Amino acid sequence: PEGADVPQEQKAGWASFIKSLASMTGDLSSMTAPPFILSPTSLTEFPAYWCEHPDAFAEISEGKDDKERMERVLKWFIGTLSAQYTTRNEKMGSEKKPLNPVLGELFYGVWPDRGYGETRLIVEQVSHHPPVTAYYIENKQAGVRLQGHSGQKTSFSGTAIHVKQSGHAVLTVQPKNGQKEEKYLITLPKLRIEGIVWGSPYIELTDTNAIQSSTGLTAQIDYKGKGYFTGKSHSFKAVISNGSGKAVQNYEGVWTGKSHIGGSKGPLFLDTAGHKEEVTVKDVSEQTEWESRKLWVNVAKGIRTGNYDEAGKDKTKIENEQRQRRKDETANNTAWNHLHFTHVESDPDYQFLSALLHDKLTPPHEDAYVIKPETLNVVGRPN
Ligand code: CLR
Repeated sequence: PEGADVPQEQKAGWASFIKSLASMTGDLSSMTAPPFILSPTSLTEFPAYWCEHPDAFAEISEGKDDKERMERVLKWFIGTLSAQYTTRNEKMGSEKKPLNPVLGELFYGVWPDRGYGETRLIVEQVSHHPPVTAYYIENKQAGVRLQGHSGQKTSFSGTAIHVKQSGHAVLTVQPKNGQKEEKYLITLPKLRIEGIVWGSPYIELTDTNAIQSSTGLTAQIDYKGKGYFTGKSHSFKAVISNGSGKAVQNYEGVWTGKSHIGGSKGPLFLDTAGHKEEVTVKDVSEQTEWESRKLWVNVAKGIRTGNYDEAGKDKTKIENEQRQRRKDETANNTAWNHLHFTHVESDPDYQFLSALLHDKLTPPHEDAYVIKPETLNVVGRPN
């Protein structure tokens, strides 16, 4: 029945939240939701999901030719999906509403060297309204780096929340065999958040996304839920095609488990059920004021311990402080400066790579946030 998974005393709150979804204008992040659905984690932490298989990320550059490297990119990409889209269900029982980052919020992490080099993560919230998160992930030794930004447009259909992801990522690979540097444009799939009426939301991926390589190879991934390709949820089919659009290899399976090369009975491509390595983050006591876990420490504690008044108070304090900053900036005619990224109106990589795609992307231009190389070793914003 409706609201079955909602705590008794929050049923009314959940019902009015669902009602308010109907009039939502595309940005769900700032909407008030009942406590049981709140997550103590900020969206600035989410880019870490790109690298919970740091070995698969590093091994891309060891592919012997462009085809093998594209296959490794696809393997790494499919391998990130269960972390990106099912972690909250696994850890907290359902999808939750993440903390809405403040402008300038930072998140740093590292995956230690386990024989393939150290991987570093730098995240900065580069816009609050609408929310945009920029990230940079690099394994120098392996010669792979990922730069991207992410935003969301949300709408409600009555039973599901539809999320269109904005932004893109560009993966740069320096092949170990000395071949020319390659770039891969990664577009992002659409999400449908189901299970809303019961109060136990979960994500299903829909539609399609693409990975376009500078070598001309393209990977297209199609997503379907239960009852389409297989009887299973979280199904996908992928195809790698060459520059003239001819399919060179097919893959199919589920992104939460096994997938196979060729068809469902072909050799194993990937089993994502294996181990994931979470990002290593400094203890809160060693973080600076703008680092996510330090910034939200009291709000997160309130949410974790069920002390929602405490959480609410601290959240209001943070939001008021932000409002004051924006007012001061307007009054002083100054602008907020990003610490780690430079905004470019048109990303040359996007423009070049999206033009190689057979199914042309609209628009043909997109902005980007480019890492400032000189800040790679800076940790924290000077106060
Ligand atoms: C952010 C970018 C990551 C992948 C990802 C996973 C989950 C998404 C999140 C993105 C954006 C915000 C999101 C979230 C799931 C729920 C949440 C859409 C795309 C919305 C804002 C909250 C919905 C509230 C219900 C749970 C009630 O790489």
